[in-house]
Amino acid sequence: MTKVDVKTETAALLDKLGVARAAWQGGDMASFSPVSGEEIGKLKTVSAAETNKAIDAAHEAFKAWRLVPAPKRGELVRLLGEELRASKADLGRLVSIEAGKITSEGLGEVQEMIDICDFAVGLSRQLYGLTIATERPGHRMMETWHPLGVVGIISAFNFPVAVWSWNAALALVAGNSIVWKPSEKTPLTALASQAIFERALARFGDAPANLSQVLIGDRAIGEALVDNHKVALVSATGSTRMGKEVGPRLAKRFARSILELGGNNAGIVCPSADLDMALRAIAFGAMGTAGQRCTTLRRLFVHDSVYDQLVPRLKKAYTSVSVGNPLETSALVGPLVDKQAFDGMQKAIAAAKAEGGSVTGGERVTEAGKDTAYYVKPAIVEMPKQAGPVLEETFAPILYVMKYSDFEAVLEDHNAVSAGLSSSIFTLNVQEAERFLSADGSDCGIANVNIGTSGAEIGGAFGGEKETGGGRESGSDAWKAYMRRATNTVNYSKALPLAQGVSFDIE
Ligand code: UN1
Repeated sequence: MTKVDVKTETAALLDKLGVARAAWQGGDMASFSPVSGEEIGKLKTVSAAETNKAIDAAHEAFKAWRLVPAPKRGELVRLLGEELRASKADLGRLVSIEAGKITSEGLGEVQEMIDICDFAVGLSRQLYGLTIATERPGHRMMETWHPLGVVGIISAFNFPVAVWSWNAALALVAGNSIVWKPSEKTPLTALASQAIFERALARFGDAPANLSQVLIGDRAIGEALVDNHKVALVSATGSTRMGKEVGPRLAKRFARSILELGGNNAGIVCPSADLDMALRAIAFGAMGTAGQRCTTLRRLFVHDSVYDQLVPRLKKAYTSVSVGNPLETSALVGPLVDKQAFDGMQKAIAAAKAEGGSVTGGERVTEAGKDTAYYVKPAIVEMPKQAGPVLEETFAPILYVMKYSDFEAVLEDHNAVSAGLSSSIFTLNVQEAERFLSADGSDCGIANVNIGTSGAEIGGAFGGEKETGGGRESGSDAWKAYMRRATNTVNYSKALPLAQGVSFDIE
């Protein structure tokens, strides 16, 4: 691994992206690069009281923005997409520096932002309501979708900017204002995204002030977003532990929530699987992003008839994969985000061994004399059965592999975890594939055939069931969560017939 001067490069990128130095120098919250473990910024933070003020301002912005026609709102998002295209290389690089993603994944993350902007621009002319048959003559019944209010966004370090954009692009075309609390681990990429947004705003011209704000700081900001009644919807991405705090607090004031929490995603490799294809999909799904996607493949069930053909090849891929500096294009696996992630990984590996697991990889890869970054060999752990740490999400590159012989039993094991985000089956057998996608197949929000668990496109609704939280973001009709539905009945007759045949004649 070569030493890169991430500090100097970060400063140059932030300057180029238009982030004022005062926002990230001399403040009280440090940001570190997982690439080297160095501090790369000291950001100014805001308090809960300032958050509440920002929410008041956002609410004022909402009151004006909701009156702007949706296709015009879409124009702002179109400009945001253009600005993101212009800044793709720089923002992608900053994502790699601050989140530790390999170069192509840092760029891919920005591409995901561009894609959702395109999607939302089209959507801005398609916020359709239904016209519904009414039982009363001379009446018309229909649905109208209205802007909702202030949308609070709480995002995680692993998709530090894409998840904001999924929410922001939809919320803006829906006529809402936004207040964003980014992860404390990745605040610089958030400032950069805001600077990019502000360029789009300047080109747009007459949007209300405070339409989209980013608030840097600790959980006090998140708590204010969750508890402030002016925030109509909170979209939160993070751990199930976080969701268990956020969900009930929002429910207490009947606010809306979109929760995208933990995943413990599995794949099943059936006897007929194309093993070359499965191998590549498993490798990317399990080792990509150093195992730090919510969609990372964490459990693999392999039919005993193909186990000895597939698993030794997988182990070889694990041993030979290039782990290293994500800023160099040769690395496929970058660093873990921090020491806490490393410790969690080691703890899970020890627990797996205690359950009879046989481990390949998992050890730390260090540069001589340098112990502030946490690079690890991804671990593949052959387990005698699904037990102990296999049942939980550990946010690190550990793939638990188990043998199966019976399809019904493996479907049960597949669904026997508390999370329900993503899932895959590798098979050329149409009965198995369709069964996996059916009502008594995978119980996840995402179920795939012959592709991995991660790397979803923005066009589909994204989210999962059970302890994943149940929310949906991104494509399909996820926009409906960002709008208020009104059912309207109009009487254009000269009579007043009541529904259900009720009569109520006064006089
Ligand atoms: C996440 O890890 O929070 O499907 C989101 C994927 C990405 C999004 C992951 N498009 O892996």
